Amino acid sequence: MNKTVFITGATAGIGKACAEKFAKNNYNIIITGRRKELLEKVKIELEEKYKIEVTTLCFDVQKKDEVFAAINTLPMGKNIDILINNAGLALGRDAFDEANIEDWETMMNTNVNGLLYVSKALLEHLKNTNGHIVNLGSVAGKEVYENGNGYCASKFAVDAISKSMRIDLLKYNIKVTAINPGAVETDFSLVRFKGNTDKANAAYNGFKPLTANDIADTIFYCCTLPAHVCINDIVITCTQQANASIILKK
Ligand code: NDP
Ligand code: 8X3
Repeated sequence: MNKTVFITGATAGIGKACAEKFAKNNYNIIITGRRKELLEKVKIELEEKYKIEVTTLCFDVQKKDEVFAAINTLPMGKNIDILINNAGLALGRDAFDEANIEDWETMMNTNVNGLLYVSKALLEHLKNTNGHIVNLGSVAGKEVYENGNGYCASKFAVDAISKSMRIDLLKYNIKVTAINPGAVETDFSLVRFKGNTDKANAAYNGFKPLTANDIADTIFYCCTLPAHVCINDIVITCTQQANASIILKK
């Protein structure tokens, strides 16, 4: 029987690349996001290409009621083997004194609360399979960088949640893996700089960043190891990036 992977934020970037990677390897997938038309597009493409089953759930991870209502539509017998908590964003890159409070709230509500809601809502399904939770952290959750304030705080929280889940869910044999990438070229910077393409492109100029496929390949590797092996934590950067703030640009 095919395994099933549940991926949040699969309309773009890393989540979409994960959907393709797992579909290509015969997993059925459940994909989520706010942009319904993009979810449907991914569903049609992947079902046609890989002959697997794709379920779409359209909700905003910040909205607790929406999260639980959407996940409760899944039949209880639906075994979910892997949850990839990927939906997330940065908003702004401003000094603490200039940063926007609403941006902080959106990052916390999405990156932290959203991840908690989805994980809690899916827990019974994951207990059934002795499943695997993969959380997308960041190098920003390992080291603070200048003007990273709210985003770094949200990803430090993801780091703490991953460690905490690993302890508390041990009794269910659930694996927990934290993936902490450096710069990955996706829509991330376009979102962070609120549609400013010059600023977004500048984020990836002068070096070769990671791609969404690099991260999907890494996640797939972690999820296909023997049952007794759990990769707890990975920090992954492109070769020209040394840590959260130092990138060698040409
Ligand atoms: P993208 O902007 O390309 O994709 C983000 C995805 O998250 C989209 O599918 C979006 O879907 C979804 N999303 C955002 N907010 C919400 C929300 N409120 N409710 C539901 N879904 C939401 O970014 P990336 O692929 O780069 O980012 C994915 C994850 O990786 C994030 O957690 C990010 O912090 C992390 N990361 C990214 C790095 C990078 O350099 N790119 C590096 C380190 C970590 P939709 O808009 O349809 O809702
Ligand atoms: C995204 C990477 O360096 O922009 O998490 O914070 S960074």
